[in-house]
Amino acid sequence: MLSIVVPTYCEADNIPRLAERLNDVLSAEQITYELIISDDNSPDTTNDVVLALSSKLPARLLQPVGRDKDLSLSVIDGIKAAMHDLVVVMDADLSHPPEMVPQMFKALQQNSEAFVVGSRYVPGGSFDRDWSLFRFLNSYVATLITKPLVSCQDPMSGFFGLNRTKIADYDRLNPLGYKIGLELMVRGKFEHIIELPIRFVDREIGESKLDLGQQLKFLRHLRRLYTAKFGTLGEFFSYGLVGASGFIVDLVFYYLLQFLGAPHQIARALSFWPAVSWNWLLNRIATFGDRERRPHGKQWLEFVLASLLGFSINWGVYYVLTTYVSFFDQYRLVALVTGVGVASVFNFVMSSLYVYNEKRK
Ligand SMILES: Nc1nc2c(ncn2[C@@H]2O[C@H](COP(=O)(O)OP(=O)(O)OP(=O)(O)O)[C@@H](O)[C@H]2O)c(=O)[nH]1
Ligand SMILES: [Mg+2]
Repeated sequence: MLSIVVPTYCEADNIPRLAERLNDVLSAEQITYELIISDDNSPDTTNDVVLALSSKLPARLLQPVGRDKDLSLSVIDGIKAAMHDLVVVMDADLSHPPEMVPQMFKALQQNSEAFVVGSRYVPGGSFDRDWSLFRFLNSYVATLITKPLVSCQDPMSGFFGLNRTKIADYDRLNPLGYKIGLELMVRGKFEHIIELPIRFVDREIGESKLDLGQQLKFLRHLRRLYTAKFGTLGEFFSYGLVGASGFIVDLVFYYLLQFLGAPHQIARALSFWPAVSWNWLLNRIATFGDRERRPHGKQWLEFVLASLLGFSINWGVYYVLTTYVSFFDQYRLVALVTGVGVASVFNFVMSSLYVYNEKRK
């Protein structure tokens, strides 16, 4: 027996098509199911549509009272409200082929310890979206930085199945943004992840939700998951990633300023500032995003001071090692990397205890 949870917002046109296709395949396989439309009080005709459907199919409408519209919470509400323990979650816009649901259900029946994902990126899977290079890179990088958290090729998929008893406490889930599948995968007690290839079909009408706000939310969500999984090491990892991105900002300005005619020493001195500001902001939003905020200006200044101190240590380690230890003089790159390593730890400790020292929310 299966519960299918479909989060919806203004999908009145898609719901009947989805429900009928689901009913066709599930009846053919003789799978008993219920369909839960977890709708965020859509201002369209969703209510009437689901009411009409419920007279002929096992479909029902679930709508929240007293909270803001939120895709992840709708999915959680749906899972909590389900009659059965085996649950498949999918989108309403027919991007996720209903014909795959029986296979996902069987995979769950056979492996109660598994999290099942309908995956675009395993052999046999595909998607037909005409993605821009930016969107592709974005998705690629996003997937890459989830690697230490989960072994899944398509961790952003919204098409997944689980035995809901594997999540100890639904109220302790803490998703930010709409990557609820990732949240469940990381926080649930699943022994493994089974990926079934799907052909992802683009919605016919609709807009992408991939704006900057969502991206930043995603970064903060990832940081939370890293901290949940690896403790402070998670923050350190995020700090390192921010640092690496800051290095790119540094380089871009270094070359840009020279291109605009600045002498290289001046370019070097100036490019530090956008880079350090970038690092400060991203750390404020992402790495330490769960901590209480404090005034920008003061915190920025503290971050700059900590970074300058960190840089002195970085340079000092390099200087001492190459001056007094012949090995390091021979292998200067090792001295450089050691300096960067020591300074990174120092910077991180300063940031964590001092610059962003407020309690986690
Ligand atoms: N309950 C609820 N459902 C939502 C919300 N936003 C989107 N959805 C539903 O979540 C599913 C996925 O949303 P989509 O808009 O298709 O997101 P997407 O697939 O990333 O983007 P598209 O390219 O537009 O298809 C759909 O069934 C939506 O109706 C929301 O705020 N609340
Ligand atoms: Mg969609």
